Amino acid sequence: MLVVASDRHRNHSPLAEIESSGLQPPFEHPGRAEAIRETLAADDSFELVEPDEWGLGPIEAIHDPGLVTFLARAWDDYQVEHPNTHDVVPDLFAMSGLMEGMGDFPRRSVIDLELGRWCFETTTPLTEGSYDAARSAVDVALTATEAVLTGARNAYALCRPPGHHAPSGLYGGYCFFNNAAITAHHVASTTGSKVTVLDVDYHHGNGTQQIFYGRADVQYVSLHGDPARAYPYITGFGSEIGAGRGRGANLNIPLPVGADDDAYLVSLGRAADAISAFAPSLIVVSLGVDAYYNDPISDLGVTADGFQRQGSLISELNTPAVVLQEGGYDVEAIGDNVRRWLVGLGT
Ligand code: SP5
Ligand code: ZN
Repeated sequence: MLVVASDRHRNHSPLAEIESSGLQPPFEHPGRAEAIRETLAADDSFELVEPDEWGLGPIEAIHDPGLVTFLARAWDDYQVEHPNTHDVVPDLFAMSGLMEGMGDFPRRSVIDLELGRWCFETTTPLTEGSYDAARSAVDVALTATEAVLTGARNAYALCRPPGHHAPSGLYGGYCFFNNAAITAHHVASTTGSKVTVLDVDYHHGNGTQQIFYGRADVQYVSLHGDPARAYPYITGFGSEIGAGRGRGANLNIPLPVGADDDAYLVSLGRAADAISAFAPSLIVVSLGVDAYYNDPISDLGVTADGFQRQGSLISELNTPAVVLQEGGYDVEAIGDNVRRWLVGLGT
């Protein structure tokens, strides 16, 4: 199997994250991608290549150009006001309630206000190279996709930073650009065919759901910790089925605490039936391995064997698939968990 990876992910390297009200070492750090790359490089069934450059076009087809421009400039602009900052985090969130009954939010180019306008939470520091790393993750995803569009059965994109929490006009949840949404739209718009995003990351991909909620040509199917208890709390309920032309093209399957391999596979079977009925030409897999029993920020019970069974079940759909890396925070196990999912899919 072709594996696309870039060293530029290392340019996004936060010192800390504010999570559960604590300032702590970041769960999302360069060592995650390094571990995956090492594991795959040691297995002859994988061939590692560098990405091509795809430019801003596919990104601006999904994201607000204002967000893209902001991310390109934010770290430099922040240094002017706050020299020698490493991790840039908003100290004000520009929420609509602040201006309720008083008209539009001021669109002033004050960096502290701009930060609070584009960022939705505190665990995603912006560092000097975050924009460059986020651009490289999109290039990695699109290069792997190109391989599948030109005949490969499947391919793996070692994306970092991840993407599925980023809606069209915000960043957060460790995500800057929504790699899966950019990829799915790129395929749907260049081939004129239907595409499914299957999201098996532990967290609901609120960003991907938001981007495709009104669309009939891209189906979003997600299994995740029930948002009644799990981040991002706001979306991921089974009642969210899409809207307008997209009604029926969104499927959420929330999972209870401790769901093990067998329970997960039963739910993934439901997801596979929905994908089969939608009949996409290609599947974009948002592969987080944070459903792992030992993941430090999650609470499901999936094992390495379970990940291989997941890949194997998806291979039975007989549909080309491009697999994009999302989360997974047990760095000891992340490489092998990803490898096992890909082995199940078929290398
Ligand atoms: C891509 C991805 O997996 N993003 C996940 C972002 C989750 N960030 C906040 C998680 C808050 C979880 N709190 C759990 C308590 C464990 N200390
Ligand atoms: Zn996750």
